Amino acid sequence: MRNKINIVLTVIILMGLIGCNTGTGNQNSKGALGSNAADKVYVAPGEYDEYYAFISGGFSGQLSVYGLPSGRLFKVIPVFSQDAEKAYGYNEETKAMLNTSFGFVPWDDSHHPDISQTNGELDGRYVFINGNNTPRIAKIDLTTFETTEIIEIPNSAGNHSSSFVTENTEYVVAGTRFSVPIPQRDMSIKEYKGNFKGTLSFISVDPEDGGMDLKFQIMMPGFDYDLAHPGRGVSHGWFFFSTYNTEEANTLLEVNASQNDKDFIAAVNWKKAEEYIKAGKGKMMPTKYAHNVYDDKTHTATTTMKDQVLMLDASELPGLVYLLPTPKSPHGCDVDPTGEYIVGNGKLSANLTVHSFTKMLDAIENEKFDGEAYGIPILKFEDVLAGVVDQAGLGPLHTEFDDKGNAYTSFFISSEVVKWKVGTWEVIDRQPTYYSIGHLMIPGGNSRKPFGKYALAMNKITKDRYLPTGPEVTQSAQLFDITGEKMELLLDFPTIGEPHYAAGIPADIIMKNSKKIFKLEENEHKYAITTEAGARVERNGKEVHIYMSTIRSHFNPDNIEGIKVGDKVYFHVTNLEQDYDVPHGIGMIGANTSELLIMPGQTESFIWEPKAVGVWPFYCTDFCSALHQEMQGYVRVSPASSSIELSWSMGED
Ligand code: RUQ
Ligand code: CUA
Repeated sequence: MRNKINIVLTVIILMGLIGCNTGTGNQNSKGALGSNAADKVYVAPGEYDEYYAFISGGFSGQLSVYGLPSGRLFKVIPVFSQDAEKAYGYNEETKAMLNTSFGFVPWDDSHHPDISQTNGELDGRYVFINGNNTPRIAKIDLTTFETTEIIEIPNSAGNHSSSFVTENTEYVVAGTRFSVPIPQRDMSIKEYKGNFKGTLSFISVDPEDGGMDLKFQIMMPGFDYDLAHPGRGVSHGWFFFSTYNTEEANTLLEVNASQNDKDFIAAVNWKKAEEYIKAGKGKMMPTKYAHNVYDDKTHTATTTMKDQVLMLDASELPGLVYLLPTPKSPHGCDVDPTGEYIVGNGKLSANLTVHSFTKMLDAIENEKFDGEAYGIPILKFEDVLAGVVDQAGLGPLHTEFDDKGNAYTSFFISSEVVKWKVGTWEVIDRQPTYYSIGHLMIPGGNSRKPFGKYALAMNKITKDRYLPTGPEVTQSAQLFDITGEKMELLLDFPTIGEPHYAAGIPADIIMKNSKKIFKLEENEHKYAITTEAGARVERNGKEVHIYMSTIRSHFNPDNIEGIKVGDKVYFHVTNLEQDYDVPHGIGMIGANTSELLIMPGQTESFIWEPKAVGVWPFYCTDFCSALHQEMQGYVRVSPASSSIELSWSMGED
């Protein structure tokens, strides 16, 4: 019988997907809905957008920066994947950013960006994003829009419930999606139940320099931890994680992990965790993970391998974690701006469940428990329930909030955004999305202070919305005006990779801090030269180091002789420009790596291993001046046995 129900559910889900397929194209639609939608998204030439939107790149591993309301793409920030355009993960300076305990991992699946907060409000210093596949969290500095730190998360797999921050950015969290043997070992997969474990990780962020540190992990039962959001206001000090597969199935999860009527939201008291740590209740556990930090002064990243982590066991430490029953395989786990309401978006439930933080505390105080799971108390559903949004739609995934007490939930199967009132739970409006929305985002929606002007829907499928480009059509976002009672669709725009979550913020919070150049006199790169006089070439056995500079419109040196086949030639290139927006690039024929794109005041390096004798050119890859095409040079490569002296020059004949 159970299985039958599940088959029916699967069929409904499939029908939902196929439903997307019945679009008849846009040719006859009303376009921008016949209102003044076009005016509302039009940002005149030379004008700025009102908001930045940081939209995850999903399986591209990157983070993209868009303007709202225009939907214009400003930048793709490389995070977890190599990016030849910016030499990220290719040049000698940033390769270390992609180090892990598994070695160099040049790709990940990035899902959920979150902007740093102070007092529960966006402060625009950093944006964090998770790597799902080889569990990691990255920090992007919003003065430079560059990834400056990546910390690997050990004892974890599928870091999906990440990277959300607490209201003073005390912590950014991570959580296991796939439970695994901890510590990892050779064992039968069939013995999953009771033996595999999950961990929830709390990474502290230094209030001064932003440095991340894996403070502690909490050992949890072997469920799948899907998403998370911090408590705030009244619930500051707590963190909430949704779970599915509380059945602890290890095969055919689409059926076997849909058996329980209710899974859980795990409420974690992280202030309690800090008390336990102070009292010495944590245990140091051997493990292995990489911590990669990019230094703005040396323009270079370094990796430190760590070998232990402080572990707290939720089964043994009372008051650390409580389980809130939540129907049914919840996905999103969202907290309203006051911190009182925790919304569980049960993928397979017709209703949305909203828990009350106050009621939860009450039930805990009165020890109204309904059993336990591996020693962790389960609260009674009715005791923590604040309300239910009835039959709101099919397949709820995520909920965001505005500044007027409204919530907006994305429904994947019925492909719509549903607006409802927090507290009365009544549905106010619903608007279709094209098609199959996943996440949605309101700037500041995960903070005490949302900016309720726009909501951004990020859709899984676009089908007929765009010109066809082969078997896959672009991924896409849709912008809604949410200032009125009814939402109004304003704009479709394409996105990179698969957009999961996004984080939006008023532009003026970030703009004023944006860095224009790197100061040459502060450049502490090991191979930097701060004037052209420093240009030189040095040989050390088979290793050759070229100390090169760029300025409009030449390289110094631009003629180099005395290089031999079998040498390992390092180009260390410093951009001497001290003007805003004047990078230079360099590409070398046959180099087994990418170009470099060097910002004003910065130094970058690549290795070239000449394979054949000849005279080989290099050139500037970024059109930097009227004489950009003249920005070129040559390296003479002689046989390995040659006795030609090393020499270099620029402007001599
Ligand atoms: S998850 S829908 Cu990471 Cu909802 Cu994207
Ligand atoms: Cu420098 Cu083009």
